[in-house]
Amino acid sequence: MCGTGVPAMNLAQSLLAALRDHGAREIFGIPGDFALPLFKEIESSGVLPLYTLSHEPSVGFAADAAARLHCSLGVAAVTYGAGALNMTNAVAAAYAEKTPLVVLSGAPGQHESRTGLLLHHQAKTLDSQALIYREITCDQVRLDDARQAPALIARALASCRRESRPVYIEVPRDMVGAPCAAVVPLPPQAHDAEALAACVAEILARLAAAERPVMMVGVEVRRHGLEDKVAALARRLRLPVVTSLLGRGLLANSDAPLAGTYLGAAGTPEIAGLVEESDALLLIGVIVSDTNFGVSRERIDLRQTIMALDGRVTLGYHTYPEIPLAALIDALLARAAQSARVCAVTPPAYPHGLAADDSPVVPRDIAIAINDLMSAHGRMPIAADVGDCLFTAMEIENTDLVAPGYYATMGYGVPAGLGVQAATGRRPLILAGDGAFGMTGMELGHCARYGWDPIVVVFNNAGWEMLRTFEPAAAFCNLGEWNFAEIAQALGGAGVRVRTRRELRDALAAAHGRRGRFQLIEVMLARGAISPTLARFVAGAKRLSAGARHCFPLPRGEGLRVREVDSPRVQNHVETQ
Ligand code: S1T
Ligand code: MG
Repeated sequence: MCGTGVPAMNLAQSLLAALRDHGAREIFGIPGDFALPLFKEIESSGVLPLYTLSHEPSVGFAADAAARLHCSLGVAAVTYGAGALNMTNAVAAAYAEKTPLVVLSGAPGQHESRTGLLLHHQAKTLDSQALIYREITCDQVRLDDARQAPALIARALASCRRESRPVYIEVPRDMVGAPCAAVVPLPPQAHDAEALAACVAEILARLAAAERPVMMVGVEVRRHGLEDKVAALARRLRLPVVTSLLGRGLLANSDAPLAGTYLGAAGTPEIAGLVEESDALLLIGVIVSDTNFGVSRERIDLRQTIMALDGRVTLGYHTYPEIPLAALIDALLARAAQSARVCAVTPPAYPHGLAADDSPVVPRDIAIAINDLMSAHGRMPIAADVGDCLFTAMEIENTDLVAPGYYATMGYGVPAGLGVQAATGRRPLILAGDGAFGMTGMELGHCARYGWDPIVVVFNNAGWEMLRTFEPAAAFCNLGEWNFAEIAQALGGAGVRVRTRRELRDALAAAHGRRGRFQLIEVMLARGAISPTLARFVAGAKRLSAGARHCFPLPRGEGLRVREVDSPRVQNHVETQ
């Protein structure tokens, strides 16, 4: 407060300081007239760097990726209506994959809201946007009273961190400059120490009694910054570790006994057997989804598992509510004695040594060529889009990977790669199919002004190949052949088109040696040429959709019930009452 008792900051400055204090490191955004005052404050205050892109879905994807690599908040700032509603798919993806994303939306001022006129960018009512965002965020606040604003901001940011889900903050444009007190962060969520102790004792007893215990790690381990502690716990308990599909890349920089990624029938029989034959499967932060479990060869009886997710722990038919994952891992580490169990894990073998000949490239060659590149020059973070490029990535060395492995939206790869480089300064590898690149690839045009220089590999099979594997006769999956290498030049980067393994190897080496501009390698793939992982995934999904009865009975305790499905859609509908 300055001497007159009037707060020294305005509302926008208080909000920005709070975002920084809660772990945000940058803002991605696209302004509009309802957001101009907020963007002017973002730029003039310099509290957080601002990166603008061309299309709001990209803003959401970039902020999502930054949050994942920071293990902290990502921030996406947009205008009201056309901006915020354009970004809903990216925010839904963040919600589904538990990314702590803060949505800042400009909004009409109070005076104009009372004119009775329909305002531009207004859909149904002036509240419609906030109502829509209620479905894809865990908390929503409107800052229309500067006296309430600090408490509302503190609540929303605490919800975002605690739930590791997006939150929505609406900033009426006539409130940005209002004098406002600083935000006082809320204390961490309390938990019941006795319940935690009982839960830890039961988990350790269950694991000690098991003959084939296995740990599977998922996204919450990354979101809450727990990788090192979880790796230490796996070593202490001598548990073999696998990641879920969505958790791929976790523990990549640790010495945990990591066996690889569980992909059910789409993965290796060894890992599928390790998981599906376990008598104590410890799921830490794993989203129980079809893409993580959908093509399990055998039915996994989740009632036999220990599931720590969404701030609660479920064992068999009972649940310990309100057990924050960080508190659980700390308590397990404090109580667990060094196990004498023998834990023989064969680390996953990733293919290397591309035969640099004149054979046409197939997707697996791309994984081999990237593995060779990273063996020679060190691992790079990867941003992968949806399509066969994501399945191909399963054969790339374990490295930091951001991808919508569960929500499975296209358009993620390029903006997420830009978010990775903005957030970490590390040069990313971006993998995208021609279809997905067509959605957000143009964002590469922003690289020059921000000094970003990703290496972009476009899998050009002239169509939606992943869908073609399910519907081979579908002409609607054909996209025609675009020339992405030439587009790269126009966007300020360098582009090359390759068809043979030799050309691919040489193009990657040349791209790696060139900094300062993005390097696009357009790999021409024959129609029908798919990765072995995608082929197994499709075969597994088709087998299951052939009427196979498939369900994952979830514990029926604590408000969880499952509707068994034997329909082609291998889905689990876990509904909380
Ligand atoms: N629209 C969006 C935004 N996301 C999606 N996931 C889809 C549609 C459906 C979809 C897939 S996979 C796929 C589509 C259209 C084709 C991807 O084509 P491309 O990027 O060229 O990659 P590839 O040729 O390797 O398949 C998922 C299954 O729903
Ligand atoms: Mg394609």
